Amino acid sequence: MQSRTYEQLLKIRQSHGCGFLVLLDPDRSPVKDLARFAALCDKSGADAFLFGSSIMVANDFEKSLLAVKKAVKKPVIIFPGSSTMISSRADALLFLSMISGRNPNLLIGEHVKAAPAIKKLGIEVIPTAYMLIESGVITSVAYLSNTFPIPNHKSDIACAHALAGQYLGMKLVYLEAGSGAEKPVPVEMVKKVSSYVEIPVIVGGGIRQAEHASQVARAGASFVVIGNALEDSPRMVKEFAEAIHTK
Ligand code: 1GP
Repeated sequence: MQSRTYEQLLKIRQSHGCGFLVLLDPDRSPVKDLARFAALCDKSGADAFLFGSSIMVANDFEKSLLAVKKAVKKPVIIFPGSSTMISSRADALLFLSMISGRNPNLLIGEHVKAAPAIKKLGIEVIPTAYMLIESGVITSVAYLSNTFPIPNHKSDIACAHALAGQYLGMKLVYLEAGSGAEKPVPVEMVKKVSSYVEIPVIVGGGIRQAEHASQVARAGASFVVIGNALEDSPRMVKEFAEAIHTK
């Protein structure tokens, strides 16, 4: 099984200490605007892109992905909201298991539906232990997944889940407060989980300030994901890059 993009992510972490991932939501912006925004991030310090949406209602997934791929040089990784978000245009796909919840569809059901198409298209998959952390508001991901998030003051529970993900063979842990979260994943939890597992930890959801992103990176996160904050102020890309890159 190919792992070129995963290897690239590991190199990014090695050279920058912590990598800066930008979330591109194809459902939120017209294709041209999304491609223009991606190009700006590509030039201004983003290390890779996560491309996906909890739900697609407005735009065409494939068309947006193609436009983004043409506009950037850095890897574009599908961050799927369902088994229909698959494309050979991307560099890889996060094969997400929502291990914080007990919804069998998100632990194995969607995966079974997607697997034959992934094989046929020859897409690199990165098995990812996806963990939803309580965030103050009911985010799209919490509502649509029909799962309870992990309480944000229970780092021990988060650690046990992340380690179980590692033992199941996952290559990444994703601590997710949800896009637009009121309360991001606590820095203390990032610290504990990152030091408890051996696989890289991605942290995202509700990070709006560069200073806060820097704290998350310094707490041991391997990658920090920024979405909403950059959609609102695209000029902050450089500032976030400097804050997240710890070396
Ligand atoms: C969502 O973690 C990402 O999966 C990004 O969240 O849009 O709140 O930055 P924001």
